[in-house]
This record gives sequence, C-alpha cells and structure tokens, in this order.
Amino acid sequence: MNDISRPLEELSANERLKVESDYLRGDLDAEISDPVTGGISEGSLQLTKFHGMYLQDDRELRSERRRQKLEPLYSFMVRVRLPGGVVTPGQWLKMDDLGRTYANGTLRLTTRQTFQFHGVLKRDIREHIRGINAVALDTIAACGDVNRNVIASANPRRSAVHRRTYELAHEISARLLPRTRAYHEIFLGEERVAGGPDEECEPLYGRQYLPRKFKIALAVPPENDVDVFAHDIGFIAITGDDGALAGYNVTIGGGMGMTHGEPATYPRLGDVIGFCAPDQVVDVAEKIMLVQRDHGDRADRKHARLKYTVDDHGVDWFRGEMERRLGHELKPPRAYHFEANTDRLGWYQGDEGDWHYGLFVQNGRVADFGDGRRIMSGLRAIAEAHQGDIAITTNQNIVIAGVAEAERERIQALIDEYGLERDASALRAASMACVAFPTCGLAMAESERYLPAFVDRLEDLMRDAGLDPEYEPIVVRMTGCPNGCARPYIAEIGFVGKALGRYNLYLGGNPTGSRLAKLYRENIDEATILAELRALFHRYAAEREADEAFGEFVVRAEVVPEVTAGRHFHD
Ligand code: SRM
Ligand code: SF4
Repeated sequence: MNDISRPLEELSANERLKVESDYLRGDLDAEISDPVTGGISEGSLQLTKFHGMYLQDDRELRSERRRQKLEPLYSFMVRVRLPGGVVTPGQWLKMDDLGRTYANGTLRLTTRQTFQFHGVLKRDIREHIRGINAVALDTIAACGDVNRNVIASANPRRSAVHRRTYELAHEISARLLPRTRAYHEIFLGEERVAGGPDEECEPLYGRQYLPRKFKIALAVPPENDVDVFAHDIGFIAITGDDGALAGYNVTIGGGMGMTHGEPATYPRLGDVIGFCAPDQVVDVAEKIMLVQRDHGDRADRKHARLKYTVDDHGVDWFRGEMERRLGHELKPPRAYHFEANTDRLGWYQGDEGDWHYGLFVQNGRVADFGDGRRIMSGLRAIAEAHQGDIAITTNQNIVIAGVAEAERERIQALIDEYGLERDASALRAASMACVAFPTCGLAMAESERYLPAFVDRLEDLMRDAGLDPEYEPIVVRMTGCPNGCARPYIAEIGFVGKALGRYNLYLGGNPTGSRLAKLYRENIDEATILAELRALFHRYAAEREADEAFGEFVVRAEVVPEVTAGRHFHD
C-alpha cells in the first residue's frame, strides 16, 4: 500500500520537492526577481503551480528562437481561484484591465469556472498578482497538488438551492485552502514571521500536500453543468417535495485524464456513495481528501488520482475509511434526475423574479475577433452598465445575473451591438474545446483554435443529413491531448488529440454527462472524421426515435457498446 509514511526515496521526485520546499517557498522569491532569464528552474516551476501559475513558452516560436540562440519566449499562465465562479462587474473590469495590461490582451474562461491569463511576463508577475488581490481575489491553490477551484452549478441567484450550493463551494474552498504564507510573502511582499511546528503550518496537508491535483464539484439537478461525475468528489443537491434543500448525494472517484497507449490510466466516472446533510458537506469533503492524502499513490504520479485509490482499495473500503474519520455513516443515496450537462442560455427568470442571461462564449475566449464578434469590448461594456453579478459557467460561458426588468433592454442592446452571439447554433453552443496550442505545453493537436471552423463543417454535415444544427444540441468536445481538460470522454462526440491534425474519436456519452463515451476510431484526420460522421448523421436522421439524442442513438444502434462500468477500457 502506498502511504504518506513511506521513505521519500521510494516516492516520486515531486514528493521530495514539496517536502524540501519549506512550505512552497523554495527559491521562488529569488528566481522571480532574477532579471537575467524570463524563466525559472524546474523545481520553482512545480512550486509556482501551487500559487496558481504555470511557466509556459510560445510553442510556435520555439524553433525560431532556438535558431537565433535565444531562450524560449517564456511567460506565465495565471489562474484565479474563484469558487462557484461569480464576480462583481467591478471585479470583471479589473480582470479585463489586467488581461490588457499584463497578459496577451485576452481572458480565458475555463472549464472550472474561472479566469486564466496567458502571456504574463516574469517581470510583471508580481504586479499582476497584486492586481488580482486588489479586488479581493487570489490565485492560491488554483493549480498544484492541492484542492483546486471548487466548482458549482452556475449562478447562485437562480434559486435558494443554487445560493446555498454556491456558499458551500466557498466554505469547502476556505476549509481546504493551504495555510502557508508563501504566496503572500513571494507575490504580495508580506514579511515572513517565524514558523511554528508542521501541524500549525499546514494542519490538513502537512509538508507533502496531496499526491496529485484534487477536484470538487457541486451540482444542482436537473442541470449537470458541472459534470459532477468527472471529479474526485461530487455533491448532488437533493430537494424535498417542497423544493427546499434536503442535502447532497456524495460521489467519489471521477476523473478524466489518461495517457495514450497506457491502459493502466483511464477516465472514470464517480460512484455515488451516500447522502449527507448540507451542514455535513464540508466535513465530508475534508475527510475524503484526507483518505486520499494518506492512501493515494505517491510513487507514480500517473496513478496518483483518487480514482485509482478507489479502484485499488474498492469503493466500500474507501467509504468505510472516510466514515471512520467522520465519526458517522453517510445515509443511503437519494433519487435524483439530470436533464442536461450543457448551460441554460438566453434570458430566463430566477426564483426571485429577476432576470439572467446565459451568454455563449465560444471556448471561453474573451477577445475581440475580426469577424465582428467583439466579445471582450462587449463584456466590458456590459460590466460597466450592469448592476448584478457576472457568473462564469463550467462550460466556459457566462451568465449576466440579476438583471432588473427595466435593465433588460439595455443589456440586450449591448449583446446585439457587440455581436456577442453571432452564429451560435445549438450545436456550437453545446461544444467545448480546451486551450491547447500555442500555450499548452502538453498539446499534441489543435483544439481551441480549430474547433470553431470544425463546427462549421459539422453544421454542414448535419444539414446534408436533414438535421438542423440550430436546434440539435449534440455535445461535442475536443481536447489537444488525452488529459481531458474539456471533459471529452463524457461527450456525445469527443475528439482527443493524437498528433497535429489527428484525433481519436469517442462516441456514446449521453447529454447528461452520466455515461462514458467509447473509443470508436483512432488517430484519424479531418477527412476521415467527416466521412465517419457523415454516415452516422444520415443513419441518425433516418433511424432515430422521437427525441432520441445522438449519444443515445449510437449506443442503441450498437455503433459503440455502452460503457456500463465506471472504469473505461480501451479495447
Ligand atoms: Fe487541465 C494540465 C488547461 C481543466 C485535466 N490543463 C493542464 C495544463 C495546465 C497543462 C500543463 O500541465 O502544462 C493546461 C494549461 C493550458 C493553457 O495554456 O492554458 C490545462 N485544464 C485546462 C483548462 C484551462 C482547459 C480549458 O479549456 O478550460 C481548464 C482549467 C480549469 C481550472 O480553471 O482549474 C482545465 N484539466 C481540466 C479538467 C476538467 C475539470 O477539471 O473539470 C481536467 C479533467 C478532469 C480531471 O482532472 O481528471 C483536466 N489538465 C488535466 C490533466 C490530467 C490530469 C490527470 O489526472 O491525468 C493535466 C495534466 C497533468 O495534470 O499532468 C492538465
Ligand atoms: Fe493542454 Fe491537453 Fe489540457 Fe488541452 S487537454 S489544455 S492540450 S493538457
């Protein structure tokens, strides 16, 4: 059994790094201040992740810079911690300012409901981080072997249950936040105070933090917008007949990442293990995380996520271990019903009568595009006019939340004026791509830059087959590598990058995000993908049953077998 008490030399290099980092300080302060290079050392690079930033370089300039004997064009990707995904218009304006001043002039909304900045130079990183903190936001634990941004069904203003669920996302995030002052010292200029014993520095994490990244999601049915089964821990809100919140079903063991050609790595859906009251949620999350802290694999990082701990020991063992720490058992899970894992878009009213507008933002990229879609300027104009909140969704979209009846016309006029929703068919609105090139160091194929044009082709294919992409929200997701950042393994049609221009094609996820897709074709180019889908769209148009989704059809028609087990096999 792997556990935290094993000698360091038996563990992965990252374990030693964490232990020797003096609670995530390492040489980071000196290296960030060093003007000689735009980069930092490998060890510091690992440590910056815990503080919410990644060192990257522009992959398209790599060979040219090598030819010119220059170091790579280094910059930082910076990720904000934003549990539940809500900002005030003032905070939005600050993010917009920082994106223009220190980053590449864009903002990126992520699949975990927050902002990413790309292209922040080392010489600007402290000012950038201070800017984020100036509006009461931070980047602590947005990356690294810790509990990451806690996500929740979008828009707390929708109902009392959404509000409470959002608050719980904040409470979990606060409880599981690392306690080290390293971030404040290195990036915000706080003076170091002499440290106490380990347990005071990091009572939950200790010196070794977690074996790997750790993710929590809270869903409010009937939407499964957060893809609750894709996370280490999930909470599914359960309401009584009166619509009031009764508690949450608890899931464990979801995760998407895998490595091509390594069947010991696989996407997995979480198992529902029980039910708890709202005021038990934070404790349950903590105890599950502590079981993973003590029993997760610290020797092999590819086997270090909670999903493997669950499969190695069994769901029952895991629940028992968690309940022992909790001091009581979970109650049996309650019935729930999901209808979609996509966002609610357009105008809708919340329980309190105010209006909300779900706005599609293609692949979460907030920028002004040459085709008349001025997304960044338009959202800035909306933030300047809007009195409510701006909520980010886990499908990389936003909700202009809490619009008074009298303000609706003005907001709608801005949406129209800036072309914010041009050409957003139902198919496009249900699509999602990860970042990939040029910033992601792990990308094998294009994703964000390619999906928009690829969706044009899918729309044509659908029309040829007699399907209407304006009204058919088939969930299409693309990633540039098998890590699964846009959760492609639960899409109805998933593309996973293999090499430039080549993808593995997955089929058979369902529209509620509760079934894994199956690998259908491997390493195929665009022409082959389109030929495969052309044939399937024609069959679907001819043979589908009333209201049958594409993902349901391909399973019923035995195009792909249904993946029934939580675990996904590659055969
Ligand atoms: Fe991710 C690594 C982008 C959500 C699984 N992810 C990365 C890195 C940081 C690449 C790296 O390690 O160098 C990417 C940065 C690209 C860039 O240039 O911005 C990256 N991941 C993203 C984002 C921005 C995708 C997006 O288009 O929105 C998402 C940021 C979320 C956030 O705000 O925190 C993002 N990543 C996800 C998700 C989806 C989710 O969490 O719901 C997953 C799958 C779920 C899961 O974790 O199992 C995901 N990212 C990974 C993995 C594989 C983890 C694994 O268990 O194998 C990696 C690679 C790794 O950790 O080694 C990775
Ligand atoms: Fe990068 Fe792969 Fe994640 Fe896409 S899925 S952002 S290519 S790590």
